Parts: sequence; C-alpha cells; structure tokens
Amino acid sequence: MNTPRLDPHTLLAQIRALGDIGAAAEGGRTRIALTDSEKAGRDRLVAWMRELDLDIRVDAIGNIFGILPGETPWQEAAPLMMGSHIDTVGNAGALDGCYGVLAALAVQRAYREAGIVPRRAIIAAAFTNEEGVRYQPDMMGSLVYAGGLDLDSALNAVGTDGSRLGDELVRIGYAGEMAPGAIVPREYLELHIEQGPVLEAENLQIGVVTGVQGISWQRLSIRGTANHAGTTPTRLRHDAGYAAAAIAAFLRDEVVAAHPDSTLATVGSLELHPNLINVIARQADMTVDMRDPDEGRLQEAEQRLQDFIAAIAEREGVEISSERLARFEPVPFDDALQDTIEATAAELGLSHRRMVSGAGHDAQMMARIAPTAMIFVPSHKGISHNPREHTDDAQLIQGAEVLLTVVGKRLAAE
Ligand code: HGY
Ligand code: MN
Ligand code: MN
Repeated sequence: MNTPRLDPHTLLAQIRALGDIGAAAEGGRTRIALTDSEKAGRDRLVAWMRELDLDIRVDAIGNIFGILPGETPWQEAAPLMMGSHIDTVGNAGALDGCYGVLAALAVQRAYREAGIVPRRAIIAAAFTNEEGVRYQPDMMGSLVYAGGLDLDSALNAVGTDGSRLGDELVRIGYAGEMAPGAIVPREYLELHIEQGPVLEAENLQIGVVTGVQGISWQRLSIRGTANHAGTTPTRLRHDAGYAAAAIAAFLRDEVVAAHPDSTLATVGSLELHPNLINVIARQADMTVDMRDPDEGRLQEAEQRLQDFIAAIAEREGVEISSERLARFEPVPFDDALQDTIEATAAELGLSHRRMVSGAGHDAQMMARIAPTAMIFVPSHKGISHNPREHTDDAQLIQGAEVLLTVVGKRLAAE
C-alpha cells in the first residue's frame, strides 16, 4: 500500500525561495504584513498551492487556505488544518511562520505524490498579520478567523504608517470572498521553530508544546516640555525622555526582578521628539510588551507598571497615556494532540519534551475553535526575529516528519 512520504528537498528549497522574497543585501528579509514584499510572498505561496492542484480560498481578512480534497468533502467531514504565517518582522529570519506553512504544503504534497486521497480534507493555512508590527494586535488574521476580533475592526485598523488595513488588503489583491471562520477544522496543528534556547540547551530534537504564555502589549505616549539642555535646572524639567527611560528601567529592575524566571518585559520601540541632542524631549512614544505563563502574574505586572506610570508622571510633571494594543491570556493546547505528538516523536526516535511557547502563534487563536497543538524544532542559540535565525536542515526535516506522521494518525482515527 502506498504511504505518504515527505519530499525534504522541495520543502527546503521552498523555505529558501520564500526567504529570498523581501531579502536585503546585508542579510535578512522583510515582509511586513500587506506590503508589496509580503504580497510577493503571498503570490509565491499561492503559485505553489496551484502546483499541488489545491482548492484555494482567501477570506475577507486575507487568510489564505489551500485545500487538498478528501474522500468526504470538508463541508461534510471537518477537515484537518495545519498552518502558520508568512509575514515577518523587520530584518527577519527565513523560518518564523514560513516553516509551518511550507511544511503543511509538504504534507499535502506527500499525499498527492503517493496518489492517496485522504479520508478528510487536509488544509494548509497562511494567516494574515501574525507579527502585528504594522497593525496591532498580532495574530490578527487568526484572531478574526476564530471570532476573537470582528472583521470591521480589523479592516479599520490604522497602521504605524497611518495606512488602513482594509485599504492595503484591497491594494495587494487579497481581500477575499470567504467569510472568516467558514471552515472549522476538526483539529489544527502548527509546526514552528522554538525561537528560544530551551531545546538546543537540552540537546532535544522536538518540542511538544503545551500552550502559549499570556501577552500584554501597550503603547505609552509621554508628553513633557521641550526646553534647553544647558539652561534648564533639573528641578524645572518635564523631561519625556527621562520618564521613558525610568519606565524601561522599572520594568527590568522591579517588574521582571519580582519573577525573573517567568515575567518578561520589552521596550522594543521608543521615539523621542524632537530627538535632538540639546533639547529636553517634549514627547516620548514607546511600546511595552509583557509576557508570563501565569495570568495572575501578568495582571500583577500590568498593575505595577500602571502604578509606576502614575508616580513618574506626578514626579516629573509629564502626562502619560496608555493605549492597549493586544492582550491575550495564556492558552493551553489539546491534551490528546499533545499525547499523539509526544508518542510520534518517541516512535521516530526523536528526543523531546513538553514546553510552553514563549512566542505568540496563530495556534493560540485557533485553539478557540478547534483542538489545537504545536510542534517545535530547535532554534540555534535561541535566536529569532533576527537574520541569524537558524535551524539545521536535518532538524527541519525531523519536525516535518513528525507533522506528517501525526496527520496520518489523525486521519486514520475516527
Ligand atoms: O509577538 C509574538 O510573539 C509573535 O511573534 N507575533
Ligand atoms: Mn511565528
Ligand atoms: Mn514572529
């Protein structure tokens, strides 16, 4: 009897080819959601889906689905869905998201090339705007798909560049017809690089992901008073730059220090105005990304930050406003799917462990509408969101083999 077999060469070649789209001469690639370079990535993915003769659907938030039909149509038997994203942060690696989407195509290709029609349809998905760096929140396409954000709010999202998401979706030609959420899978599986140091540090090959930690994103606007750096006594200053720096230091020295093994805080974006060497900053715009696997600790971190903001605003005589950009509680993944992934890794002779995901993923949104789980492969030195993101080819193939085997087990099960 024919058996679906992975074609590792095509998978690796497609990862490289997609990684060349939006590539910069000095290394890395940038395919920020709904930009021309991301459109080019989308077009390439759709072309690869056509080569597999998949039924291609695009929904109203631009999520792309490639459907490999099953013996029973997906309208009658809930399909199996795998996926991730192909948008990137700025100057990104080639694997984040793309690996999971292209591995999903590799699974479908294995069935096609074996001439096997699966009992149920197998769907590969690429969700819109997972990174959330231009339009917030992140995981936006899967959040809309799972019913966590209404479509109009998403389409009306204004980007950091002032653009409207819905206009950009039309401009790049990916404002689709399908209603988000129209296809509810029986299960959703996402293969992804770990993006952290754990698997490599413990010399393990596979991560069985138990869930995703909580995420809190906010943008702070600090309004002070511009003044002369040389003539203004400190006691008379209303220095937005100092207030921003004090907040960043408080996050690390107080909030993270209270739970150093779990709470994370990042000031990834900070803009001062007028941003001149001899002018006290009148304005500071900054973002705060806080994470913790425990919802109670994440709320504690948010409260401590809010209290400090009030105190520093009073002390420095500045006004500080906060805008919530994203807030997701920790999400647990499906136990039975985790067991299947774990058993599969063991059968394939791959060392493995259960672990929480530090990064956000589309899977945390799909878990709202279907049993969901993730498979991790190691990231070299734990580096990601960086052109130096790397996973060995052998490790990428091992992860795809686990995915293919788990899919086979799920399709064989009633
Ligand atoms: O922010 C995250 O964790 C994901 O990369 N969007
Ligand atoms: Mn990702
Ligand atoms: Mn990412």
